[in-house]
Amino acid sequence: MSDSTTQQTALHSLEEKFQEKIDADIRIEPKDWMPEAYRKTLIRQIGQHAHSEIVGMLPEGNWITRAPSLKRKAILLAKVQDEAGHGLYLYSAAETLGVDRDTMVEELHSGKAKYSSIFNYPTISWADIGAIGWLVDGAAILNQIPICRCSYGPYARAMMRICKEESFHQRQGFEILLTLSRGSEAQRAMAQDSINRWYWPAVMMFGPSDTDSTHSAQSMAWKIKRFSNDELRQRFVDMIAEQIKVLGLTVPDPDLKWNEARGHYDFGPIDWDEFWNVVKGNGPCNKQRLEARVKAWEDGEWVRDAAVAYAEKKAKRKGEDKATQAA
Ligand code: BYC
Repeated sequence: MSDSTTQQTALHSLEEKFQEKIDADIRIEPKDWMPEAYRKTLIRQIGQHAHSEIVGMLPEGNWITRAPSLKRKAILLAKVQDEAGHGLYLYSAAETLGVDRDTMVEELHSGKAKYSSIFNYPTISWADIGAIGWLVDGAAILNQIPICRCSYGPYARAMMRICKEESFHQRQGFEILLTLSRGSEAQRAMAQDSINRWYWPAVMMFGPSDTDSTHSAQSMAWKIKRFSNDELRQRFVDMIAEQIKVLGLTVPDPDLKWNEARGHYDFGPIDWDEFWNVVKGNGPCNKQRLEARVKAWEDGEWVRDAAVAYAEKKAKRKGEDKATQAA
């Protein structure tokens, strides 16, 4: 047997063992052998997920100074801070796969790495903070709960903590909308307008339909994804269709209708042109979001430089102390 045939046989056997572990629901940990394509898929998805958390702070951060009361301000501040934390857990999980954080950040800033389409829409009223919590975090929870059972250990563990915080986020969003829906006519109208603008972008968050999803089949075989984009989207529509009744408001879909035979709500067509337009960088706020992230990175340069200088100084002192002790 030639060297290359021996290598191929060895690789094949490693791949088989890897898939057997996946099929038996045994978690893959950072030091375990994994196919290069599995590693790359995870770096892509976890990196994009982390970027979404960080960029996701911007639309909500826009209302911290204008929250209608001290209580609302404190809650919103805590929520936005939670999103920063989620980004950090996720960057750390991606780093266990051998990519460094600077590379991921650079890819976000250059537009090479994606982040969730939803954060390219503007927050023009206070009700948008309610709609983000209820619809966007609601969609995020449905997508993220299955990731708690993802085959890659560090991602699954990060997700468990994130999901606990997301469920608080969703409730606070719903509570904002509930308060507005029970308020004056103007407040009800503000809540309705916000739901009209955020509903379809939230439905799109789950990604392209299954027939157009390039990564789903392989990601499901590797148990990175446990459900398809369309399955999760259907769950979301079913959940929202019931919860909107409590608000006494409506979602902007005339085709939304309970289908007894399917045991699910039917819903109207999705504007995929809008989705891809936003994903490709042409949404209402794409430019503004990236500019804000690049500015934050540049403004923070002195902090990173100071931290490196301090670490070097500390290491040097430690070295000098050791040399003195040895003398
Ligand atoms: N936006 O083959 P597909 C949050 C891309 S943060 C933009 O189905 P996959 C929150 C996709 O990347 C919520 N791009 O891909 C934070 C791929 O392009 P590339 C973020 C999208 O990966 C702060 C192409 O379309 N959650 O909740 O199998 C405040 C084909 O798609 C989108 C996560 O990131 C999109 N919506 O499935 C409040 C969850 N959808 O990469 C709230 C983790 C698809 O080949 N991620 N694309 O260039 C996932 O579960 C999966 O990556 C997705 C997509 C379901 C999103």
